[in-house]
Amino acid sequence: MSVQAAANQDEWVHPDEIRAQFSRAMSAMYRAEVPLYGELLELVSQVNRQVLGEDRELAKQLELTGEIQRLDMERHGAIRLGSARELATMRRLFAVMGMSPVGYYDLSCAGVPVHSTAFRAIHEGSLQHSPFRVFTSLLRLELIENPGLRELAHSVLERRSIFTPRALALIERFEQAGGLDQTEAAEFVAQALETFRWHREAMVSAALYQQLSEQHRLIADVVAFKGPHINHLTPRTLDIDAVQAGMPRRGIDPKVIVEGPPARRCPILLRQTSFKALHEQVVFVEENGERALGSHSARFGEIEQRGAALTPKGRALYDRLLDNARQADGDYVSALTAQFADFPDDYDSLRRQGLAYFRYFASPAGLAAKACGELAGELEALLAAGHVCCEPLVYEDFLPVSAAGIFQSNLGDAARDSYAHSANQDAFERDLGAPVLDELALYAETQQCSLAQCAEQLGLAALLLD
Ligand code: OOG
Ligand code: NI
Repeated sequence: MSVQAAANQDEWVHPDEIRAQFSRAMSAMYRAEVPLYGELLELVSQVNRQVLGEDRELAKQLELTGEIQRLDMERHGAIRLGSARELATMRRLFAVMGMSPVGYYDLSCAGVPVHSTAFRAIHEGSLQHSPFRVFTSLLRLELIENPGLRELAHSVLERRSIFTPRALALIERFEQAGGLDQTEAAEFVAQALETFRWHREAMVSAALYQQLSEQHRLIADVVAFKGPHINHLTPRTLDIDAVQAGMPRRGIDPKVIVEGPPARRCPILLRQTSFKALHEQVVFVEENGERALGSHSARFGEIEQRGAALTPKGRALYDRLLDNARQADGDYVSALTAQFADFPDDYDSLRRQGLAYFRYFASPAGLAAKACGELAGELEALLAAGHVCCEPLVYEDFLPVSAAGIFQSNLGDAARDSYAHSANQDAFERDLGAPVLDELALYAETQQCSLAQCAEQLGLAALLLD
């Protein structure tokens, strides 16, 4: 680093803070664009207050992990991109806000012609500062069957530039200088926001929109417009069933099924529900320059409840039980509940059986015992004595089957068969210009760090999991 760069470092706004500012700006913009989102935020914060008031155990757990402070600002959004160029630049844009691509999601097997990643912060402290994340999908044009239409879609996408020139300049400035100062950061937030804004005016004629739409509604949503409008912003609730039940009273019509695991005493992974896309007036631009009014539906509302991150073993069990429930005849919710009877529902079993990840803490009693030289050496014994305690790590990612369900319910399409093409992570990473991070490795690392820290605080050489 040059002397000048080192001197500037003091003036730079931390990427975590740029992300926090961006997340607030995005939420304000979406609230203005989609008033129902504001309504949903109120409902969620009301339910969260109630849950925290009634469930002292949960409130304590969230205080211990610090999640309580991030609860109100917690949300994710989603966008759909049209080309490798857009995806690669989006990666650079998110990097300014300290967000990295985590995980690979193939949705083609569920009949949605995209594959995706989630941009998010990866370190505990950063997640704490702002957990904002964006589920980012790339359209797979190669899955459009009709070659003429594929070519047409490609040429429309080639014509558009979704980033403002100033946003691009600030990304470059960040990459070269190593950071942005206050003024630049504020300008970056405003400029980056433009990419996610809704545009009423389409890039295509009504006829082409129709053709694209007949291939797949999603293809029309990506190709026909000027940019990747944010299509939902999702707040985190502590009780998704209460929000689901509360929605109709506020005139919101939720999708019938909550995606993910069933209701449990110890929540795992992610449960999600959404309400239908809005019908919005759009303007198509005909070849001769004339304008034609039309309608498009893409934007919707969603809520989520997050639970414990699962280990590969836990995830395999989850996938198996979910799959069984989906194959079963009859009522889906009953089948799901029946299947998940096989998934232990207390934190102690989840931990002992290696199904979920945990964060370990040295307790005040543990520190006192250390001072008297009365500590056991083994983790289980320390836990049993209350010298070490633990809390589940919250799941920070997404679920492919759930995501497919959310896509489908909001595109209003009858489920279509899976595409013949399968997952193609290599192609995705080539287009992204970087590998995606392995989410499971991130949780394992966080768990390991907490054990190392705990051992150090208690003056032990190491603490090992069985
Ligand atoms: C993304 C749908 C997936 C989630 O939370 O799983 C999703 C989209 O519709 O673009 O948002
Ligand atoms: Ni979502």
